[in-house]
Amino acid sequence: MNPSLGDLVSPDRFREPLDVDQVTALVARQFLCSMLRIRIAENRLAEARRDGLIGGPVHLGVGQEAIAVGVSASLRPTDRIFGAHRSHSHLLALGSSVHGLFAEVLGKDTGHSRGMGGSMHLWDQTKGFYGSVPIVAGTVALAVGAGLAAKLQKTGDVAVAYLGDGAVEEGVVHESLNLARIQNIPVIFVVENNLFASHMHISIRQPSDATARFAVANDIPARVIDGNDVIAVAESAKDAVIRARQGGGPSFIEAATYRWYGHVDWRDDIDVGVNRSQDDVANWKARDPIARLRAAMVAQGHWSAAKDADLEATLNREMEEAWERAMQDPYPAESALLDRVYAK
Ligand SMILES: Cc1ncc(C[n+]2csc(CCOP(=O)(O)OP(=O)(O)O)c2C)c(N)n1
Ligand SMILES: [Mg+2]
Repeated sequence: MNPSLGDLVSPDRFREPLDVDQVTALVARQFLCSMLRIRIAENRLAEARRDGLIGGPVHLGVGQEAIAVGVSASLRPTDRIFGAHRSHSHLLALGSSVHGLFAEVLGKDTGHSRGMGGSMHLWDQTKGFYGSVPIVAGTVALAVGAGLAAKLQKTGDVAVAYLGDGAVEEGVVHESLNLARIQNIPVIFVVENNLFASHMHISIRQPSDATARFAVANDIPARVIDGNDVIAVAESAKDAVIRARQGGGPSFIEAATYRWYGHVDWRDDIDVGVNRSQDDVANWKARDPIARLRAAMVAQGHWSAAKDADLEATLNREMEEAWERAMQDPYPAESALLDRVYAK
């Protein structure tokens, strides 16, 4: 396999409309709606954080929406999905409530973790989201364990571990890959390779920018794809999920992408670290996963500026309502502090 991401990380490539011929107009619309919903929600969080309304840090994945949306298209609520510190998209793409996310980030009792966790401890088991934690790579082995449980229970469910290119540098990921392969566990490793771990570019951390070489080393089928192409992501995820459900074991998807905001909160981070200039950010914005899908749908005659305006207005309304409600919601009672610390 090619040990480099090659053209996939060239910021002036992959700007053209997507090839949407293989999905129905309805599916394309669902993808667009889901990506836009995540983007508007995250931009709302960025603003609120900047305005001092949110107490804890928020790690935003604006620009990376196609990955979670493409992967989630093949998942069902009984699957077991794990994220990390940048997981708003992983949660929302499963259809989880925006209000639950906003309330959680605001520390309210109505939040997905009853206001005890904030942006980096999300959880919604009704949708299959088993949790996110700030410990980089901390959930990868949990996903492998959840996949093993599904295998033993013979449910046909799969586990998904979303992780970053930085997380792949943690030893537990390599142990997890090995165990998943040797036990033939139904787990899909989805690496969102956005080229950065905090402020460090991958070129000063790794001899190659492709993390899929670790899948190859563990004899796990891997695909390296454009993470800003929701159709390509959905297709790769579908193959991996079908394989896992049928007893074919683990798969690895490396999706090349880029985050528009800096590492944390609303800033650009063009003045810290290396290899992140204003030009890079602007060039990657021209590879916008939403704009590329939208352009393809318009070219097919299934979408228009008017429909777009309607959708944005509807989503904006949904966000404002969710935000206002979350702002009014109560904080958890002090007596509830230990309720979720120990198993009953
Ligand atoms: C075990 C551990 N080490 C370090 C950190 C600090 N930290 C938080 S996010 C991050 C970078 C992670 O990069 P990556 O996995 O590529 O995810 P991204 O932020 O790019 O989405 C680091 C080093 C941490 N939270 N946990
Ligand atoms: Mg990264």
